[in-house]
Amino acid sequence: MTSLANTVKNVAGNALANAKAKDLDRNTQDPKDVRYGGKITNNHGVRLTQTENWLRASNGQTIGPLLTEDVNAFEKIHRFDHERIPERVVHARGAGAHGYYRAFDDRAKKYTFANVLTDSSRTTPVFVRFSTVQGSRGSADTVRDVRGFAVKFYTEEGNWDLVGNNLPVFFIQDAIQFPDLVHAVKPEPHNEVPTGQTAHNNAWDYFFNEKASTHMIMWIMSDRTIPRSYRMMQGFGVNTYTLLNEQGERVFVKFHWIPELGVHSLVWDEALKIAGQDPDFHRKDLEEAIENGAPPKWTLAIQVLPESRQHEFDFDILDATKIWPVEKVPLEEIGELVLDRKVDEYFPETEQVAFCTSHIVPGIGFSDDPLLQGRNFSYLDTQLSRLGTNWEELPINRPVCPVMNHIRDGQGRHTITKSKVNYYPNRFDVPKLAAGGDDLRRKGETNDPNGNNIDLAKAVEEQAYVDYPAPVAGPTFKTHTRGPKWAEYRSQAQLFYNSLTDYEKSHVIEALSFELDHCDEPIVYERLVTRLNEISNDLAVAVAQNVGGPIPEPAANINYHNERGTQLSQLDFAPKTPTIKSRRVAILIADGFDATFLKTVKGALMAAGAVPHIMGPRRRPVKSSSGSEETPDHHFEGQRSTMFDAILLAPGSEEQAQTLAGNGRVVHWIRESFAHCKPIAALGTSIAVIKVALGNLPSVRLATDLSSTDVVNSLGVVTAGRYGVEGAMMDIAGS
Ligand code: HDE
Repeated sequence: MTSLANTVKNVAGNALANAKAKDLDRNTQDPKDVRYGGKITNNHGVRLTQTENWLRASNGQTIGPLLTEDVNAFEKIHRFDHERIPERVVHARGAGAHGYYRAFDDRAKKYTFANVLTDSSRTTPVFVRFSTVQGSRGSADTVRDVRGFAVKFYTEEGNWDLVGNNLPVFFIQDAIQFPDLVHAVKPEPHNEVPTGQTAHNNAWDYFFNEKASTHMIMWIMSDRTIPRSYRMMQGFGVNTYTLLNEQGERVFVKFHWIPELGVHSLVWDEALKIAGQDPDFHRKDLEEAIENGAPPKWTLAIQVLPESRQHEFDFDILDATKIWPVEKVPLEEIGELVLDRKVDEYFPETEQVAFCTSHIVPGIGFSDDPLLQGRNFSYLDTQLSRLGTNWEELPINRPVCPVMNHIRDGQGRHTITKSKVNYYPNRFDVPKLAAGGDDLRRKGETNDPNGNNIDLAKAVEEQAYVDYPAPVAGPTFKTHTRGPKWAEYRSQAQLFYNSLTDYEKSHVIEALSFELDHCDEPIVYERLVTRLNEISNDLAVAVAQNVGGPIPEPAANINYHNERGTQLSQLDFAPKTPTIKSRRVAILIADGFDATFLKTVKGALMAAGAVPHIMGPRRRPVKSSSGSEETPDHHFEGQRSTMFDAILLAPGSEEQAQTLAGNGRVVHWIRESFAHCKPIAALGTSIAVIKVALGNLPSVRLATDLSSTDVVNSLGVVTAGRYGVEGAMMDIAGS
């Protein structure tokens, strides 16, 4: 392609990146915009003179009854009464953002003709919704739970929804089990307890009885389910999809999102506290990062298997309770996702967005994964009860490409189609089928049992969907059974556990001990320990010691293999370059602080992309040692150390050191940060404050003569590498 042609294409590509923003603009209003006249109207556009006093009978002195004649009052109350729609049956709590996806180049072309994955000159708009699974809409963000990671790509060929999670496997193998799983995990039916957690009898009873969930319970009890931020999680398509290339060859594929910032978690104590201190922690974190110019980024990677390798593994590649080990099926990085725009209004965007696994685009297809096939029905079905028949016409859901067919009517229909006919085939021959479909129909060839009658080259050219004539295993029966490989459930659970570092393992033990402590029926926790014993005797013993019940011996009939895999431990995702970008740093000051230092370090932090917040004894002017004043962003009681990635004690006068050391809340800030393995920096007189809070702990390391850049760099390295290492503490101090 000539460079001019390239330029033209790039401009077109960038224009498309804004296509969804422009599309949404049609439905976006701003009360301050003069176009709307700046006056309140009712819903049929009539300007109102008041909205606070219901029309009533009155003699001007005393008040009589309200009049039913006040249609505007009725409208206001009536619309309010109907504001709520059913919350999602799972994944009810979520946060969303807009952004774009761009392919690195056309390296995926050997696998697929889906332009969204291969055309690097186009920028595809996306909307992403992250969620927790168990809790209701008003539950807390930092509970221990799987996180949803649903991506809607508004491609030129239609919407593609990749509805994934932050874990690569799932609890069950067949979608028909989903209602049982969700009933067991959700609050128990008799008292609707607990909210936002699986720490109850029913969940663990089900996990024991459904052996296929064994691998998944290792993942959910790991640090992965208490992420530090949505921006620091991996995403996975989980199910096995397929890709189809221009030559008509099909491959199996798994999708992975790899976060630029690495995979980071909270420590459990932090997660518990934040759930009370700031239940919107993740939601706000996403907004803050976008506002501060640190748009979250992920690389899209695929694992690809040709049809010829489908049966080469000791697990079935269509089984969603299994990973495809990256050692056997390497990741191929193909593009980048960036989230750079906040939503304008939560309900019409984040709440009304409706994802469907059945939304795929030409070049991408389903596999026979029984979880995926069942999901294809469920998501479509659930949107009907949440949003009504014409949910695909809602602004956030409608594609940026044309939609044309004979599907009509139904509640809330928006589109007006100019046509005398609403059926196909028709005498006008409009609209036409793609890829010569009309000609085939006329020739009666659509009944070709081989399904090979679609002109693939034309379909590729027109970017039309073609069903791949996939061979079905034979001889084939109608049956409810799975295959023999589907019964094995221990091997990858062991692989995952073996691959964790010691501290990650200790977190799994603590998590299981917490959850099972909340199960008060011995049959539940005792049986679960026997299942853990099939994974690791050390694990089972450690949990049993905490939660009660018999201490198990190693099981004689179990093969405890010692294999380890890569990219299972979070440590394998440490960012290539540690960065402090987007990390929240609290700078603690009191009367007598060093104003020059504060200004310099704040500037250095901001220049490095971090988000400094100044904390003081009160949100009123605090005096520096040179007499200048600074009003802190918050006071020590108003925020807690849990809200920050690092804390820094500004140097200053002896008076400041005494105030800080004498303030119980400040001492708590330091001790809590230390317990949560966060970097703590102190300079000059403030070093003494740290010593008051922590004593002479051997793990406190002191450095001297640090410049503010050193401080920022060191905080960056430590925050980026903080994985909750127990007892490890890095302290930076200079004099
Ligand atoms: Fe979902 N799931 N799911 N799920 N799921 C829903 O659809 C369902 C599964 C996932 O932000 C529901 O729109 C079945 C796996 C996400 O709006 C519902 C099965 C994975 C979201 C539904 C599964 C997911 C949902 C509820 C078969 C990871 C939130 C509301 C076992 C790959 C999307 C809705 C959003 C939501 C059904 C399993 C991810 C009921 C039947 C596996 C991220 O349709």
